[in-house]
Amino acid sequence: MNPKLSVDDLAIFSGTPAFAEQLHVGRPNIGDRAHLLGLFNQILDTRQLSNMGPLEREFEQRVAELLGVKHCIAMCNATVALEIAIRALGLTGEVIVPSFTFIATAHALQWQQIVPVFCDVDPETHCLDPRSVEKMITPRTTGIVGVHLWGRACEIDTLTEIASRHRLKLLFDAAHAFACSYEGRMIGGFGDAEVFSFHATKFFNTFEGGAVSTNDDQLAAKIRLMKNFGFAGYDKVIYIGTNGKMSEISAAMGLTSLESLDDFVETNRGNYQQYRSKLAEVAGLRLLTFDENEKCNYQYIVVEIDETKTGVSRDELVQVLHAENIIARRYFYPGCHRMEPYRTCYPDAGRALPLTERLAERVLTLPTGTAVGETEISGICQIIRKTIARGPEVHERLSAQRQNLRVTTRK
Ligand code: T4K
Repeated sequence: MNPKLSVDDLAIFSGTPAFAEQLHVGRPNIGDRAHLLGLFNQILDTRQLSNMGPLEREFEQRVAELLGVKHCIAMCNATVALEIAIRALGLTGEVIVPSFTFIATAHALQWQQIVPVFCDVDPETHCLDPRSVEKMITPRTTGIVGVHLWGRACEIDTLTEIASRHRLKLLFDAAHAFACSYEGRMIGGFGDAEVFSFHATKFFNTFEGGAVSTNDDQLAAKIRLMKNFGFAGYDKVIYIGTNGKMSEISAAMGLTSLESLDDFVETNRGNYQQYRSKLAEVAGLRLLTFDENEKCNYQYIVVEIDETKTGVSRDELVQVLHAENIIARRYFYPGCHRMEPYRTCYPDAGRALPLTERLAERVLTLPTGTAVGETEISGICQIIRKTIARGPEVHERLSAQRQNLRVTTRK
């Protein structure tokens, strides 16, 4: 990559894009291909393609061992896993949930006519603020769904205490937190249940996939039935259920990915450390850090931009990066409460969520994983540093571009 010596070298103005091919957040990590293809052949040979086949069962057992939990129930994705866990826990009425999360967390509730009551987050951790949670509990509240955002655990102890004092169910959306720990214990065994995502964009993927983990035998049994339409034997249905099963092909990917899990984490950790050293001391930019005393998967490189110090807004920086083929993402802008149907149903929710609103305007995530290396990260950081060093000038030129565009469109 040619260094960007001046603002003119930025592709958004007149320079050449830094990268010929796009760099993405969420490019899948792929384990041992030969092993994976071997398992595919095995699936084809046995003709067991789905419905709790041997690979799905082996995958569940391996994940349960890794997490130190009694039960892992593999699913077709985390959204359905959340829906099933919510139903199996008997949640109704209102459930407290952060708005600063992927839309699936809220949808899994609303889909079942449960009101997601959006709660503010702690600006340091980006996770549910337990003090705000407590204030939102009403007689209609039946549960709390905490999200371990970016793989960093919620304040689990405090949330557990609040849930037990108010007799509420506690579910964790651990979509980002596979292979992470909280106070030395693997995430997966907290609350009533936890839900993981193994989507292609996660550092550990099964193409599409997810899982519910729990230490509660009865709950696990119910979830197992619910993921298979509620069947409790041939011709016998005992609950309303759905189709949440993981296919054998996904389980094969999961088993292969498990073998490379440590390598994926190590690559992410190296990338994170490189970003950390290269973005240290950039005024107005805060890189979210991970607790080195805990197990982390380091799958998201998250930065916050304080426009009052950088002179350039988060959205302008994203525009600059996209022009260079660095596809930074504004996860989780604009917050669930500003998306439909919540925006229309709860138009005033934003007023109760000042910290969420602020974060949604400041956060962006950068490419990492096995698809990027030292050269790419160096280039990304150089562009970010250059843009912020000349923040006011970049801002002015982008404002002028927007103004010109407006005039041209009006003509
Ligand atoms: N709870 C939380 C907190 C979550 O973050 C999520 C999902 C869920 C629950 C629900 O989990 P699942 O039901 O999905 O298991 C992505 C993912 O689709 C979603 O799984 C994830 N969170 C969310 C944070 O990100 P998009 O809309 O950003 O995906 P997309 O298609 O823009 O992909 C991101 C980038 O990854 C692309 O720019 C290109 C690259 N990519 C993607 C795919 C799918 C590839 O290179 N190859 C691929 O196969 O939502």
